[in-house]
Amino acid sequence: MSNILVVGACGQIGIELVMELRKLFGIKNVLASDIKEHCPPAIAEGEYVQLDIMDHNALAKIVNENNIKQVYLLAAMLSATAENKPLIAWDLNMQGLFNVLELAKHKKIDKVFWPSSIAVFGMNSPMNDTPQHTIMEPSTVYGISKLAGERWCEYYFKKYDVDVRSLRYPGLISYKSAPGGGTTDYAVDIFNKAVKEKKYTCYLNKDTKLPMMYMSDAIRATIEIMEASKEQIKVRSSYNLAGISLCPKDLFIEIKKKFKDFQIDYKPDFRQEIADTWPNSINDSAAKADWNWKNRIEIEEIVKKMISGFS
Ligand code: NAD
Ligand code: AKB
Repeated sequence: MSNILVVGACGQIGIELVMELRKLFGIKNVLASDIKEHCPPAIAEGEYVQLDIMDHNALAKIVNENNIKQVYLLAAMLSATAENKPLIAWDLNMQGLFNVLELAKHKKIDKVFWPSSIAVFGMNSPMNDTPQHTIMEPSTVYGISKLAGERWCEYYFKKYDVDVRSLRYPGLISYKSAPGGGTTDYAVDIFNKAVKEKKYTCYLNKDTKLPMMYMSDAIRATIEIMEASKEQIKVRSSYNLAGISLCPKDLFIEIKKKFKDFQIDYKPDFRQEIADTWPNSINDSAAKADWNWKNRIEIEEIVKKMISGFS
């Protein structure tokens, strides 16, 4: 019988989260689910069920039949794709969350993890060392849905004592699974292209600094916040989470140390406009103080891991 359900398990975060949760809590206790019919080989050793998170009854049935107590809700549409499908993105990002929060409100599950993003900030937020509490005026569909989601999480906690926990992830860098339509995806693509083609055309300007994090740190943060005691969690909207802060040029310089003939050119597209509204760096002192968060992996190690991962 599983007691943890991961929804959106076939995505960039889902695959690595399922692997880590199974390592910690046992293969039988973690049920992977996604709208995709087939489960990726990396998580195929455990149970997998096809689930459309928009289908409330199907979700309730899976929760009931598998004695699910915790849900990690990762199914969402990310920033770049969402700009091209605004209403579909809004529906998925909000209704998926409501379906899970309602189950928790009726005490069918005990705990929920739902990720927010640095996309909740906007042009009027301080761009550097962006505080936990500040002006938040996102101008993207994705950012608007994440900010609304944060407000609903806090509302369900205050009104119905729903134990929902959340992180504002920065852009995540990984090689085990491909990113799914975000603005920060270049920080994965650049390694893939460096290894395979020795050249890369970047869709962001060379000096567009954004908060980023290596996937293993993000997975650790996710499990640490879920394992923290209820009293430790003082922010019930979503915690700022900081790793490193970098721009395409920083990655280019680091990669060039390994591949002398690596070349890059810059052709900014619509994603530049999105990135321009996001912070350069994030202040995560609340996460550090409340549940002892600490980032571990810095740029040199990221570059080493990504190059060897794609080689
Ligand atoms: P992803 O796009 O890689 O994966 C999302 C998964 O959800 C996919 O496997 C997709 O098939 C699945 N899905 C889509 N619609 C579904 C539906 N109706 N029912 C069930 N599953 C469905 O995304 P990700 O990068 O893994 O992100 C997961 C979460 O983390 C999202 O909420 C995202 O906004 C958030 N986040 C991600 C990053 C990042 O850099 N990856 C940064 C900040 C926040
Ligand atoms: C995206 O670029 O959409 C995501 C995010 C930072 O939320 N990676």
